[in-house]
Amino acid sequence: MISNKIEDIINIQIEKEGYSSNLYLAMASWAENQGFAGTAEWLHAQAEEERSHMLKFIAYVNDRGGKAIIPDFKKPPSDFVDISTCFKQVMEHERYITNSINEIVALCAQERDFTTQNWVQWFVNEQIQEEKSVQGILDKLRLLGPGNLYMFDRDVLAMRQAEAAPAKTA
Ligand code: OFO
Repeated sequence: MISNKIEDIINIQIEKEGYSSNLYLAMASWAENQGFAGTAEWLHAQAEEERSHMLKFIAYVNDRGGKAIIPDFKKPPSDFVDISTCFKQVMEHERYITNSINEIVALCAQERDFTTQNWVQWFVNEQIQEEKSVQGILDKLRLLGPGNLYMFDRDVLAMRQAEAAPAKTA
């Protein structure tokens, strides 16, 4: 059984993961309109991942005797300045989510809820991977420069396909 404080902070995280999913979906839609098919595919996959994170938190609260609340989601932006700014925003958002996961870990320690602390460790590791993946994209953008966006877009598609490949064969 989880405490009210843990239930509340996870319900807040449910909203954040759902918003992350919608934010990346909005970016994917914008990228499609801009002709960045590879980037759009990466962002669509990311939006699905964020939805799966939200579902994990919902299931955990309900499994541990709490009540998951499905909230209203704030409307994400529908326009982004350019591809580079868009990925900088992704990184900024992921760092915000990492901090938020760390706050859950800190509250678990304070509440002596070692079960949830152990469970949420998966998200601690996931955030390392997510920030690393976005950093890889930002590095690629910097190396290719603004004149090579067609190649960048193809590379992002290849990156996504490579990341998805082990999952498909598993
Ligand atoms: Fe849910 O990991 Fe990104 O935001």
